[in-house]
Amino acid sequence: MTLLNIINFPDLSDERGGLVAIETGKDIPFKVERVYFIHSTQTGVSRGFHAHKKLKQIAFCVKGSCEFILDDGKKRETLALDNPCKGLLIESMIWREMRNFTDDCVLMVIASEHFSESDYIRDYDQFVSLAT
Ligand code: T46
Repeated sequence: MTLLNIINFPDLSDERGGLVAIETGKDIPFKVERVYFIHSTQTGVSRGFHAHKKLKQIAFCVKGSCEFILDDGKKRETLALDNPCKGLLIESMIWREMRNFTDDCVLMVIASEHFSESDYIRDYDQFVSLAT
């Protein structure tokens, strides 16, 4: 089973430009508690390198692109996120790394929980022993 669960959101673009709608209770398989975005990432920077015990998220590149690596402790899969209509669903207990951000990349994330540092697993070996 793939780790790369993509949710396709309606593309309401027309001749004036792009529009993507995201509706809670319809397109999102969890209650949304937080939204954040990552922008102006410096060239060559990689981010992530952690998993979450409970948090579920959907990541969108609303502009530009970046690459996600997802890892369940047994296998790693890579995806270029480069379409604002496509959301990458990241379940709990999945290690993630992000890299190859384009200069214009804006990565928006919809999250199932408020921020909690205690939900993070930042040590890969600890993650593998908990996940497998
Ligand atoms: C994830 C990937 C896709 C907060 O205080 N509130 C927040 O909502 C977030 C997201 C972060 N922070 C603090 C925690 C750290 O001190 O901001 C700092 C940077 O966060 P972090 O190093 O975790 O950022 P990334 O880019 O490595 O990971 C982020 C999310 O944290 C993470 O949940 O899945 O984006």
